[in-house]
Amino acid sequence: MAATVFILNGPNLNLLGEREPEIYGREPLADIEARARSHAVSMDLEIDFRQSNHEGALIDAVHEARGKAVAVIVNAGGLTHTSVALLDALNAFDGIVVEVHLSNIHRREEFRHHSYVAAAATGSICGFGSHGYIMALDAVHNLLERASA
Ligand code: CA2
Repeated sequence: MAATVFILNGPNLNLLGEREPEIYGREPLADIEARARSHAVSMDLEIDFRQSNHEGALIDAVHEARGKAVAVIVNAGGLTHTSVALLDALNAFDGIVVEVHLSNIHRREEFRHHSYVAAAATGSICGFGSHGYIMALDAVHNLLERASA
């Protein structure tokens, strides 16, 4: 049976492709999901792809991932820089955690330089646009292969 990876997207990422294309690109989240899904299938991974504008819904999703998923890939949007509660939830997840950002948060405003999610992440990817989600899936696949070798 294919291992499951949760891909969680935080506030405002439902607006992708509609505004600020110079920062976040022109691709809608649905297209990113479709690309991630077909890439995951090629590596025999199943994905559960979600977006929520609500901190509690994202925390519930991380709780749901416990015992269901081998990895959580998370672009927490603005909650990255504010949410101790999401950090606590991710710390309670035993699998792989990959933090993804479309933009390079370290080249942007000072307040985006700190990430609470990073403190719970196996690794972080930022600045490669939507390809970051593919890179994150590759990283999960690589870690799983290494663990089963
Ligand atoms: O670069 C990323 O992926 C971010 O997680 C995106 C967040 C931002 O707060 C983080 O600092 C970095 C913002 C997502 C909002 O996305 C929008 C997309 C289109 C129009 C407006 C917002």
